[in-house]
Parts: sequence; C-alpha cells; structure tokens
Amino acid sequence: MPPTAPDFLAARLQRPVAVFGEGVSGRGVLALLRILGVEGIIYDARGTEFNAAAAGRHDLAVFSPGFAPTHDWLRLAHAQGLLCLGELDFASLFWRGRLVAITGTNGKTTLTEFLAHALQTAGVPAFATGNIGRPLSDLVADRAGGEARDLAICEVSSFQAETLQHLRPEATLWTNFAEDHLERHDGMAGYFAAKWNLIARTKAGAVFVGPTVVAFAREQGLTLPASAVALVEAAADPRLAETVFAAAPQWENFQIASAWWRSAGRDEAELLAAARSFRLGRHRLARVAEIAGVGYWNDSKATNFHAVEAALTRFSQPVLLIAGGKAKGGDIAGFVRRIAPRVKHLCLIGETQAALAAACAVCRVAHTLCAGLAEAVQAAARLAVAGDAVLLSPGFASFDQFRNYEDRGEQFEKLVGGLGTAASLR
Ligand code: UMA
Repeated sequence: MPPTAPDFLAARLQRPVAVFGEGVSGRGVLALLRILGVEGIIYDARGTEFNAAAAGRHDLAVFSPGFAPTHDWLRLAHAQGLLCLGELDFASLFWRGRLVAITGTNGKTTLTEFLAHALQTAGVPAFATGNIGRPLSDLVADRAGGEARDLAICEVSSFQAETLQHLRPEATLWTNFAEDHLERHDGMAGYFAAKWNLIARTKAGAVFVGPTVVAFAREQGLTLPASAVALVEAAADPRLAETVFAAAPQWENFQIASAWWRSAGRDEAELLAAARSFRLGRHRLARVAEIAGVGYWNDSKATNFHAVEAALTRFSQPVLLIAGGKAKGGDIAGFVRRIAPRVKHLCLIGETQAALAAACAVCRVAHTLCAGLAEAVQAAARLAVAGDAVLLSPGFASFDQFRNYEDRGEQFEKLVGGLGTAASLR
C-alpha cells in the first residue's frame, strides 16, 4: 500500500508539485510523487525556469539540496504562498520505517555505508540513503513507504540539514567538524548551525558526537542535550588494525558508531566483525596502480581540506599531490601551509589553481599549473621517482571540470591506466 500524506500536506498535493532541480534528488521526488499518484513538474536552471506564472500553478515546491535557501525561486515560491520543503524533509513524511542520521565533515559516507553493512549482516533491513547518492525519496518510492522495521541510515549534508522542518531522526551521529562549504553557509558558525539543526531535531537527545563537534559547540555557546554521548579524544584501537577504521578520522568514527551500536543494546563484537568484512567504496583513497615503483592513489572523494589532510597522514613516502577544483570558500593559504611539509610537489588543476599556486609560492612548495587532469597525471608521472606516491586528493568540488567526483576519479584511473606498463592492482 502506498504511503499517505499527512493532513497538512494532503491539500497541497491536489495540484502538480513544483520540483526544483533535475538531479538525483529531483528524480527521486518524481518517483515518490508517482507512487502517490501526484504529478510533478521539474524546474531547473538548465531547463525550464520557475517564474511568477509557474508559481501560480502549484501549492508545494520540493527542492534539491543544491538550492540555497536564499535562492530566488524559493523566495518567489514563499512569496506566492507555496509550501517549500527540501527533498529529504519531504520524503521523510512518507517513510514508515526508522531513520538514523549520519553527518560530519569527513568519513560520513563511509560510516553510512558501514552501518548499513553491519546492520544487514546482523539481519536488520537497513538501507544506506541520503547525501550518499541515493535520495530518501528514491528509497521511499522503491519500498512504497517501507515497513516499521526498516532502518534508513541516512547521510545528511549541511545543505540538507539547514532547512529541515519535519524529519525527526531517532539518533544522530555527528562525526567531526572542519572547514567546508563556506561558499554556501555564513562562515563556520553558519555551517555549524546548519548541522546543529539535526541535533535539535533528534528524538530524545539521542546524539553521538566527536571531539571537534563538542569543541565547536562550546565555542558557539551551544549546549548538547544532557543525554548526548560525546567521544573524548582516544588512541587508535588495535582491534581495528587492517580495517578501514585503522586510520584517522575513521577510527574515531568507528568509536562513535560503536557508542550508538551499544546504546541500541547490540554486541560490539558484531560491529568489530562487520568492520573486518567491510570494504571502502570507490574513489576513497584507493591504490589503483603501481608503475615503475610509483604508487597511484585515487582519493577523488576528498572534496574538502580536512579530507586531503587526513589522506596525507597515511603516507610516509614522498607525495606528488594532484589538487584543485571548484572553489567552496575557505582559507586556501592556511590549507597549503598545513599540507606543505607533507607534499613533494603539487600539480594544480581547476578553478582554484591560481589561488593554490599563489599560496604554494608563499610556502615555497614546488608546484606545476596544469591545463587539466590529463596534464596533471603526466606531470606527476614525469616528476615521480620509484618509492613516491602520486595522489589525486583534490580538496575541492569537481563540478568545474567533471560531472561529479566519481567522474573525476574514473578519468584519473583511465589516465593512469594509459601511462604505459600499468600493473593494475584491481
Ligand atoms: N540546480 C539549479 N539551480 C541551483 C542549483 C541546482 O537549477 O541553484 C539544478 C542543476 O542544474 C542540476 C540539479 O539542480 O540539474 C542538481 O541538483 P543538485 O546539485 O542539488 O544535486 P542532486 O543531483 O539532486 O544531488 C543532491 C546532492 N547534491 C548537492 O548537495 C549539491 C548530492 O550530494 C546527493 O548525493 C544527492 O542530492 C542525493 O541526496 C553531492 C554533494 O556534493 C554528492 N554533496 C555535498 C557534500 O557531500 O559535500 C553537500
């Protein structure tokens, strides 16, 4: 049986729904509307524009997370009396199952996949969803609203969190907090506030947070719920050796997951066993080839500074780093200063290459400006000697030159494959 709309929404579904953004979220919303028997009309800057005449045809607008709350179309829709809901919020109104939210600047996708894996291994019908790439609306449509015992492990980005009005997670795991998305939020405080909305919306204060979250909350004068479980800094866990969680920040993320797991009355041994059988998704610090003694690593998923810094801690050998991409705000000079001691050479690509080059000059880091990824791979291969590592860990979004980070990672692997006598490791 398809799910039914709550009363306040039912009246707004009598006319076609305006769907902002023809990306994966927009398509998920269309799929959900389809099972509800409601028509959806897509508006996208690359297609049909939303204007006053269009606004007159709708009572509800559902928007993808790429739309900032200040977007002209949302202002217009509000002004014309439409109810505006983010995709995740909208989908949550039709989900009959349980939902746990996962957020954080880094490692949240891995944690989302891992918890879904661990729960499935334990026999729970769990589904990884949200910012991970499968919108909740798509899951809700697929499972016709789901069943009470279904558990959505939902990765929530700051873009999604900031406009939530209805979603009420049964628990929230917030792993870490570091600079990101300053192009969208009003400084670090604004970025934090967007995610804090999740904490505020979590049932019975069931929140599990890492040390950087605790520290920033304190700085902002925000008080975590009394029942919150706050992880204090601790040493790496030898039981996690040889697993994805052996290195920072993942080992810390595991501890947060473990605190939640135990609070749900589950045995930690089950979670440790799941960690041993868990493999990382693609484009996350994976060694993709070794050519003439040089290791080639694809970490295209690293779209912020914190992720690049975490990746670099994994290398003891000299690193030729391919970095740059679409700007997201943030202190580029500070970023280069922090990574300078860990890189042998920077091959710079994308929209931010000039700013990165200027910072490299200040820090005296050897660097090369490259016209694109192909040139960067060639340059890095030329400069590398046996024992070095060539690492694609861009530190920025991919959308200036690629469809998404997967596309960037795939192109990298192809280019590496074309370097000649590639001994592929996969
Ligand atoms: N669009 C406009 N005007 C705008 C913004 C977007 O017309 O002002 C249109 C674009 O032309 C495009 C469509 O909207 O056709 C794309 O929408 P979108 O960029 O919002 O992306 P979706 O494809 O719906 O994907 C979104 C998330 N994207 C963003 O938050 C930017 C995906 O996260 C997420 O996986 C997906 O929903 C499912 O929930 C991506 C991401 O980069 C991976 N997230 C950031 C991160 O992880 O750091 C937050």
